[in-house]
Amino acid sequence: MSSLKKQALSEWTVKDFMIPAEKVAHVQLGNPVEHALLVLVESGYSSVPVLDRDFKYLGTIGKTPILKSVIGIERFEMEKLSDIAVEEVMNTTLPTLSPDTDFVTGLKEVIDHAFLCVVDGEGHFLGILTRRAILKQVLKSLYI
Ligand code: 2BA
Repeated sequence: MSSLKKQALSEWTVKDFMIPAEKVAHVQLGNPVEHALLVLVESGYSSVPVLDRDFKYLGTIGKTPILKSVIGIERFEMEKLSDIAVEEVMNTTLPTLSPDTDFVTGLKEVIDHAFLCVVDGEGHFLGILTRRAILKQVLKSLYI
């Protein structure tokens, strides 16, 4: 990639590509994983953010960890889904991004994660940066 193209990419920040919070499916803390699984299946996504009542980002929750939490000896014990809380299964280890994070940092982060949550200085959820949005921009930049 030419230095001109690299320069063009480095001028973008995460907020230029972010899917805004109001368009992102999410799960609220305090819900049972049964509800989270419903949100995941209905939205079609494999994993979505977990937020508290004040819309602060807490982690993400995915189909696979939920199903793992109800694996019994010979079957899925689906009746347990209503007894397990979202906080018992959610992933709290993912990095977050600021809206002003530069494009290249965002690009590096989506190598390992399908999406990352974007938060403000107080931890309020602003949206997500997806691998798709980043790849679309990289492709566009190749043809500048
Ligand atoms: P996945 O759910 O594993 O989806 C992988 C890719 O499959 C998505 O990549 C997208 O290209 C496609 N896809 C899956 N479900 C879709 C749907 N209902 N509508 C349209 N396309 C769909 P990305 O777009 O890069 O998204 C990466 C990850 O970000 C997704 O992984 C999902 O975990 C999360 N995500 C994306 N958009 C979301 C939204 N509006 N609400 C909540 N989570 C979202």
